[in-house]
Amino acid sequence: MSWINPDEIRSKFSALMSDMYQNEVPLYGELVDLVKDVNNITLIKNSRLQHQLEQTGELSRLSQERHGAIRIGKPEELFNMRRIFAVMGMQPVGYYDLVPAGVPVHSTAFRAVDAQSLNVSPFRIFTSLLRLELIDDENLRQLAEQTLAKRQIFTEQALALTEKFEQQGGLNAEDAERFVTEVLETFRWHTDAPVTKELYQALHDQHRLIADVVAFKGPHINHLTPRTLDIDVVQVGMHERDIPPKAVIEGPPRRNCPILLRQTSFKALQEKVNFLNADAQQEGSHTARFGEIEQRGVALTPKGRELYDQLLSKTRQILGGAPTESNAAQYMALLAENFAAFPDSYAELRDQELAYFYYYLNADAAVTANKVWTEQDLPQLIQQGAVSIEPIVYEDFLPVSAAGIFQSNLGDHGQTSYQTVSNQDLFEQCLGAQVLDEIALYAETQQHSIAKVLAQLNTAA
Ligand code: OOG
Ligand code: NI
Repeated sequence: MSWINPDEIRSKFSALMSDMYQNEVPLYGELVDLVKDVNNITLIKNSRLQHQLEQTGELSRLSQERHGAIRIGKPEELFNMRRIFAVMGMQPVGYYDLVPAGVPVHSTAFRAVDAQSLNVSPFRIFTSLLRLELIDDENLRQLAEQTLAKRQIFTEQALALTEKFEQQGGLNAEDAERFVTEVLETFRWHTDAPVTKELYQALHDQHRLIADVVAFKGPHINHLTPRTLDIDVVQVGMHERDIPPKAVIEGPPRRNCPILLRQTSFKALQEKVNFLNADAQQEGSHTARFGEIEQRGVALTPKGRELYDQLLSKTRQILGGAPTESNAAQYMALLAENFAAFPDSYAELRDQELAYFYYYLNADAAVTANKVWTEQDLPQLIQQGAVSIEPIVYEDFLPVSAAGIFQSNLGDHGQTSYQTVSNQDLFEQCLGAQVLDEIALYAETQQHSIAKVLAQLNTAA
């Protein structure tokens, strides 16, 4: 029996999801067009970047680079999500606590983990679990729980095929085909809400995000995100094409050597909703769905990440909090000023062990025989031009940025402060598994490529 490769299932699923979302949110389709135009021009202007993307295998996946996000309501939903994503070769990576930023969720990102699978399809889903225990109104919390208890967000077929995958160890072509169309149903937008307008309003008044989860039949995909090679140009282009961007670009400032992740989005759209009513349906609206773009840079080591966090929080301290529409320009200027302290060449980032890299033995490298090459020789080999490096792209998310993306489509009243500590154990209990440590994954990838180069050198010698 031959099973379909999970990478292929994921690739198919992400293409379907993209089509569905462009249909549901036409403005997202326009954003995708803009990103394509900007990427083409950037590659023509920057042959170094073109070479880098060819070398690391990312060029072919550039236009399909996407992530999406969902918010789910109960532990059992998270548990089944994990099983379903596993069929597509996606594992939960990282734990993100958004509560300190005033958003009552904790999250993980489901994604492929090895470089080759990521090159086939980089699609990931940022998945947040609502923390109902943070609703302080006892009565409302119970109503929310009862509403969620009644819903089933997966089709019977989707669950049955997932079970089949678990039992057989794979799906055949026909089952895989059915699997992706069944799973897509879970992420669809529903105009008919299973709650009254009053309950929606009460949930909304607690936190818009609570209404977004509890008042709907399922976890509609709330945004998709293509990858851009020049986020600042896209941000300007959004203004020109009447795609209203959020005020600031989240993450680090513009640099020669991009680090981590920069993100911006267009503001969520107001959409029509039919609420339950005693005799008929009652019309209303909800604002949740938007489009986002991301520009990714090199993954940082724990030392690099510490420096990043420190410079970011220093910037926000000087500003007096998270940036808003009114101080956006000041924030971006302050950010650039403070990040001048972050080395901005790949050589320095490598030498100071701030970031992770792939190592390549150059084809024309002239190496000395009669020597056993070790990791200690790498700086010298790089200097001689025998070995070169390319950045390992950061594949994960940033909690402060994620909170900024959440807030920008929740409106300025989305800010609430909670007295709760982060709870990875609880999250993992609901998930039914432990999340993978993203730092370990990057370190492993780097180590793997170093080992390969050393092996090549030592057999050549
Ligand atoms: C998720 C927001 C986080 C990102 O790219 O950081 C996110 C959400 O709004 O549900 O997608
Ligand atoms: Ni996002």
